[in-house]
Amino acid sequence: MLRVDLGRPLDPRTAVAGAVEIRGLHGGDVSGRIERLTLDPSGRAITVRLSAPLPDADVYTFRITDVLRTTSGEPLPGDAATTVAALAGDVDASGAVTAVDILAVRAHAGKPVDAATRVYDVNDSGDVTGADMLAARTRLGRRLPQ
Ligand SMILES: [Ca+2]
Ligand SMILES: [Ca+2]
Repeated sequence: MLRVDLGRPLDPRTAVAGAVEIRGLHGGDVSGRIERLTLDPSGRAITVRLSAPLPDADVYTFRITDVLRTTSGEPLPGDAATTVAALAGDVDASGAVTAVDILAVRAHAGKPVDAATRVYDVNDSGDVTGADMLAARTRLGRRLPQ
């Protein structure tokens, strides 16, 4: 799930398939994984809900297309795109899974998971345990495409 605040009032009738495209640097167009687009109550942010996680070890560009319009019927001005990297186990966001990531997970094992430490919960279980260290270890050497 990705929430994008676009900072202007959006027409909910245009938050439909085709309003957002997702393209992986390595894997190409994965827009078919978009399950649903919704506007939040402010009407200025769109939430992109996926039917399945994006394939790991890729860099994705989320692009807002001209299908999405403001309440005055205009497409969004400027470069309405954002880039997101997906690399499970890369807790320090270095672009590769290394021993440093495993040590960082170990340093957070058993500590409460909050917004700041959520990244160390590699298997998204709600806590940081040896299973997260193992999840990072099995991904050692994986890296984002350049
Ligand atoms: Ca790393
Ligand atoms: Ca966990």
